[in-house]
Amino acid sequence: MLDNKLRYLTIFRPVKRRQLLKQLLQTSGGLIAASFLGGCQSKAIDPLFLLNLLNPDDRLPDHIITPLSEFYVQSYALASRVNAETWQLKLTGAVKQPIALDFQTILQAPQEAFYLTMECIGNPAGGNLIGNAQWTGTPLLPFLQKAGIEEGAIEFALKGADYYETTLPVSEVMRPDVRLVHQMNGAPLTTAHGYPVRILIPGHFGQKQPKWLIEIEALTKSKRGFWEHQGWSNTAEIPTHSLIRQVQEARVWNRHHQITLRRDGETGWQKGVLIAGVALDKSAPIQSIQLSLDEGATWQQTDRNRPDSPHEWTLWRYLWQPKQSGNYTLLAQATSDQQQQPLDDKDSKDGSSGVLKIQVTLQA
Ligand SMILES: Nc1nc2c(c(=O)[nH]1)N[C@H]1C(S)=C(S)[C@@H](COP(=O)(O)O)O[C@H]1N2
Ligand SMILES: [Mo]
Repeated sequence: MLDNKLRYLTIFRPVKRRQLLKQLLQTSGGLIAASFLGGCQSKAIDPLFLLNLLNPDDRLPDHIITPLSEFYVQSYALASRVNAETWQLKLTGAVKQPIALDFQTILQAPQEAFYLTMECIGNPAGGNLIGNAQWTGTPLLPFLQKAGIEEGAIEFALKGADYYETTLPVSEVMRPDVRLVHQMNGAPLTTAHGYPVRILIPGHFGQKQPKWLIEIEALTKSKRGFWEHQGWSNTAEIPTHSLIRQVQEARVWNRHHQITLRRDGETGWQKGVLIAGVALDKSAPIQSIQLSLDEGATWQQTDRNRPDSPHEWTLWRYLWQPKQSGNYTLLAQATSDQQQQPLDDKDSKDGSSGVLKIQVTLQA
């Protein structure tokens, strides 16, 4: 079911080749563009968790940024190569005064830098189609006000140079925290991520964040976008959910992930097992992330950071001190002001909100 969505997925990660192939096989059954095998280097611990996490006294950082080399790319077709000098963003449709913005206008408008976690609605529980970045851009609202939205307008169609299209209600797009973004982690957007300008609409999955944005059309009739037309959620709101990302040194890749840990040695389970992950909601702060080591029979409170914005992932960790060897099933459940994550583990076209079950074997 997810194959179509993942078809053009490219993952850039500095990992060992064999590990990489394993990840690719685990990521989806679909075709994956793996044109990046050259230049891989090895790294024992995933750079997502560079802290000395085995020391529970270390404070969790406020932000963990996904390096560009690791940030997933999801494009339904080839990336569009857009010339910033000739680029225009047109505000059209049910507006009083259609306008066209050029790149200089975007750069000269008031700038805001903010953190936002991007996740694909097709990200299977535990999958890698998620990344956190600091973005820079300017609010869209003043431009919409300048164009003047007609009374009858109910939705906006947001269009990319690759003919990608998605729609959202007028009230969602006219929020002050919707921005026209031209930088990611302090550098101009790369071609893959939408150079020169993309739009970011917080609280929604990636499909509502068109890259290579060239037109915003006010509509008087509702319409479905590219992915929405194929059955993916039309609202695409991010549900309250958590992801286990790391168990000791192992990066968790998907729901079938199994981890075996030795008893002895530097990373042996006798010294404690680090479990870490992220949690996200559409608009409310995450209140807690609970971890179960016995498939839901009992729950432990994890340590977490407190991002200023609910649109940036909350980072959590737990240092497990196992008493005996054996097989364990790990679950992480997030609770926000609005919702408690359900305990099922289904992926769906509304996005995966279920908990991820990770099997861990502690060797005798
Ligand atoms: N123009 C355009 N914008 C797009 C897409 C696309 O195919 N074309 N894919 C969307 C999807 S499905 C996702 S998940 C995000 C991913 O953003 P990223 O590639 O920068 O990570 O971009 C969205 N914006
Ligand atoms: Mo997506």
